[in-house]
Amino acid sequence: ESEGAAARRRMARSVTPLDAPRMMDLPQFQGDHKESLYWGTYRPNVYLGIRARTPLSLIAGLMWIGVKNGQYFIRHVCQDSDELSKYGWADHNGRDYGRQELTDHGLHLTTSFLKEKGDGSGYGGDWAVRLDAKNEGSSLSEAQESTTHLFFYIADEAGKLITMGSHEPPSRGPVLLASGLHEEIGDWELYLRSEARQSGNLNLPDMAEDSSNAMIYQVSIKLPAKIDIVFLSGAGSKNPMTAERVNRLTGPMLSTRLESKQKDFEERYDQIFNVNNKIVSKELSVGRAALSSLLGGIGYFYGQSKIALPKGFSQKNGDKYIPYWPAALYTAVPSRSFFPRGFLWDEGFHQLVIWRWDAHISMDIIGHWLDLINADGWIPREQILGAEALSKVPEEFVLQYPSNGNPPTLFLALRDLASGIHAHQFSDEEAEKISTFLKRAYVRLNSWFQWFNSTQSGKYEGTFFWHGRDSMTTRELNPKTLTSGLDDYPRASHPNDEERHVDLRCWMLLATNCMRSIAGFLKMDSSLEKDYYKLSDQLSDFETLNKMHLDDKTGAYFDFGNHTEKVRLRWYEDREAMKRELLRETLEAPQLQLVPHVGYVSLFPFMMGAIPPESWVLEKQLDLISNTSILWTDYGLRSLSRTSSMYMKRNTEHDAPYWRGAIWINMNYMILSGLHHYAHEDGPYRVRAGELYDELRSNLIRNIVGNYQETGFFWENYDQKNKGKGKGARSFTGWTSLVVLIMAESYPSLHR
Ligand code: 6A9
Repeated sequence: ESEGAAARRRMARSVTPLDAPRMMDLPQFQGDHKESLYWGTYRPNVYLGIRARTPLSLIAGLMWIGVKNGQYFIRHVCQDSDELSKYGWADHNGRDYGRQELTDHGLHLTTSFLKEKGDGSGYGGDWAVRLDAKNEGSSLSEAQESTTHLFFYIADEAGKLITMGSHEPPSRGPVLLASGLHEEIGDWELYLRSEARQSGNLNLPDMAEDSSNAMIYQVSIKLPAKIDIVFLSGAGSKNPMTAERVNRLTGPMLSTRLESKQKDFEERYDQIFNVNNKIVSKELSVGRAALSSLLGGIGYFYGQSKIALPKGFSQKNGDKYIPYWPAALYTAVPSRSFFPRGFLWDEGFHQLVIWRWDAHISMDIIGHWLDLINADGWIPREQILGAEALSKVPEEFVLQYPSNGNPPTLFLALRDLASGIHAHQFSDEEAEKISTFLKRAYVRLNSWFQWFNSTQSGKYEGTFFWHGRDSMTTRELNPKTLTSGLDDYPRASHPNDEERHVDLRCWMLLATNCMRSIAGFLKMDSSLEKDYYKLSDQLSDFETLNKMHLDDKTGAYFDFGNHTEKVRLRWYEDREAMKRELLRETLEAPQLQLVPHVGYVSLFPFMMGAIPPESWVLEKQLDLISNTSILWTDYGLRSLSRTSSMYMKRNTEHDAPYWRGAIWINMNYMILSGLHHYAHEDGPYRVRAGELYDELRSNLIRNIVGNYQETGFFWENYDQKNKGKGKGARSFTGWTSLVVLIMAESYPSLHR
């Protein structure tokens, strides 16, 4: 076989699904389960967007005209440049109810969503949207005098015709806006009911009749106004139940149902997170908003990832990628405005929250991810599926590389699910489904694990490093490690294959232990299971860990690699080309050594509970954590020590420091889990761990809540100086929502 032929075979393999039964074919994901999750607010990228979990769905959404400084703007896709002072779900149960608050300059909008399967409904049931528009503030302003324009649209991705309803302006009763036929749900109808007669003013766009698969309805209102929109499936105006169903989902009856859903939601929140005696009441609603934003940010995507071809290869048409197989992804997103799509390692953190709320949703999400494994055991890190997702991504970020990993954080949630069964935390019915799920997942998880174990291994057995760092770059102060999730966190200055990364070693430990406990719990006894037992013992060995990664002096865990501290970025002048370039200079030859940067990576063994409670190393780790010149701030722990040579350093001219100082909530949650663990283990450092735990926990809560109340948003990370101010993506409703678990003091068990 020629080299070229071998490369082509590998490429074809990288876009071939793993040959194993699909997770989503499990009976537990069919029938009622599937139908109950058919409709939802699954278009998190728009302010209000509804679709079904099916590749070619009807899609509905809201737009409006916003007024800023006398200028008019159309609002639709979540965009920070719209400068809404607030938007996000205050309540959302991930299934059939949500309430979102939006403030757009003078306009305050509440959008509520409710779904139910009524008498006579078709597949997936009916849903209602209530739009409650008010003037923000009490004074009678111009905005209140003038007219506000809302637009509600519905479109069919399958391209089926949509028939317009009445042209009449709405009277008191409901008006039929549109109707159509969809393969999965049968006849459908969309109605509008406006409460105050004088406020309704319906204008239909001037479209050629009977020729469109998309319709937009304009409603011009005077504030305050309330508008209800109802979607009926399996409908038909001649159906005697129709009037009754519309009535139930609009007006006073809708108000009653929304109130009772809100009450149920709050009760369930209290029951699951049991926070009442743990936090003050103003924090309670922020916790609910964090959970709701995460659940309301769950989307459904369908499409094909673009997989990069090796250097020098291209398709006949010139494309530098091949498409993955067409696939669906049901996933929570890190941020509705910035990153409204799936990210592999973010998802593991999302699921820590979500499984506690609804284990069925969580398994459905994890199942979708596991079905994206290819024949090599690889899962693409960033999922850009479909045109809507693609529209948000700059070209250079689109391609996925089949040699790139990302932390296998799904194991965090899987470990909880497995040990939850053990601890009889679930109902019998749930426990049974989780077992079936884990049983089927085992093959896929094994292949995922083997992908890491074979492609990311280091020189010595039991060592690992994130492969694919750029060893040739002259532009980066420290070559990035996007694969690790910690992007620009400093690693060895000169990447080579002598490297070993302590964070990856710890992720492998987590994965191994998780595989071991699933195997044990499924009572498996093959040679594969024995391998996991062996590997888990090997990776848990404290001596080996220390030999590979411990710095005796500081008690910090470090990466190992070809490294020098003496690098800098310097401007180079090139007269001929008349350009200046910022290039890296190495002022001292690198050598193999521990990479002396204290930060999140130094604490990974601590996060995983891999340090024996009586070890002196534990004391040192507590020192690093609590030292204000190193990691401790009043707002949470810094990603990188203030004393590091890379602290707050730009990586290139255009790359501001990212994981080089700022406070990130996923890692703080993990460290808090470690503190909580050691606060409950017998040993000389128990009390100290407990004190630090209490302090760190209250710092995090205070700062996240304070920022939320001040700005209306959860943030991507928080400034370690500058009063802990939110930074990066605004409206980051991904792992920052772990604040829910921090409030509830819900952590994984770190016992093996
Ligand atoms: C850039 C720009 C409109 C970076 O939360 C998602 C990821 C994390 O997985 C990762 O650990 N974020 C963290 O370091 C955001 C990544 C966004 C990459 C795409 C496109 C679009 O701007």
